[in-house]
Amino acid sequence: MSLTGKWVVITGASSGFGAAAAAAFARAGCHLLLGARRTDRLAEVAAAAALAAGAPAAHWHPLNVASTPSVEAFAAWIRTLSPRVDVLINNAGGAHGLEPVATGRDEDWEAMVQSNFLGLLRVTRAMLPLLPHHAGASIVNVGSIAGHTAYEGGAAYCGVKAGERLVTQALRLELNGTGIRVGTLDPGMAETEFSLVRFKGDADRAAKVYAGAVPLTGEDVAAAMVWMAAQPPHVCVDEIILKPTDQAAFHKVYRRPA
Ligand code: 8X3
Repeated sequence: MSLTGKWVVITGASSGFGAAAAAAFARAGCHLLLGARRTDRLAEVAAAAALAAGAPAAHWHPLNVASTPSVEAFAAWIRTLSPRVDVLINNAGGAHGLEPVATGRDEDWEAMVQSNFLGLLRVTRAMLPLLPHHAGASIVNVGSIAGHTAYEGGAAYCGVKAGERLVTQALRLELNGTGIRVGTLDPGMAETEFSLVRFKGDADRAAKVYAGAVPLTGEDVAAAMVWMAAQPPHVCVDEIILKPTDQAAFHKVYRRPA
């Protein structure tokens, strides 16, 4: 299905998968409605995406998915631009810390629940009235392989990503009969700011995550998002797991010698 002229909402669009998605959907001819907390970076992403598309197709607005008033203001702003949203990319989120439960910090856990889990629910609730029925609309939720397999230090992150999968499945049931598609896209190791955020700016530690391996890029993940949304209206991609070839499992990564 052609995505030309479709209205696409992307949360967490200031960096990583979200910024790559902005460029990819712009190239597909979409109108972008971008949200994130970091508005300076968001403005840059919007300008770059519009340039890539060769048209001023990117709109942006501040969005903190951890705040219901912020999500409602974002939805109200969208209504001033378009009566409908064709594609919702629930991308905002991330990991904070890699401590075991014994030494985990409330602020990290709360941030992960707020952005990855409650944020997705809030944004989806606010966007559902804008998603047209029986018109090939799509919701793509960004999950993780962490939602499939637990790892040490990942209790909260794995928990919220497992929760995201079940929210997606519940929505799939609730939306049955509306024609609105919903699916989860679950990447493995991808080189974005993910590890830098997880390790609170420790660039050496973040670099070690990817050392010797070839990780996914934001562009790889964005291409899968576009593919999911571009399926014909009768096709729903329920779930994708996307991993680097070098990553057979979370704990099994092939690393070339330095
Ligand atoms: C990020 C992938 O495997 O580091 O969602 O949890 S992982």
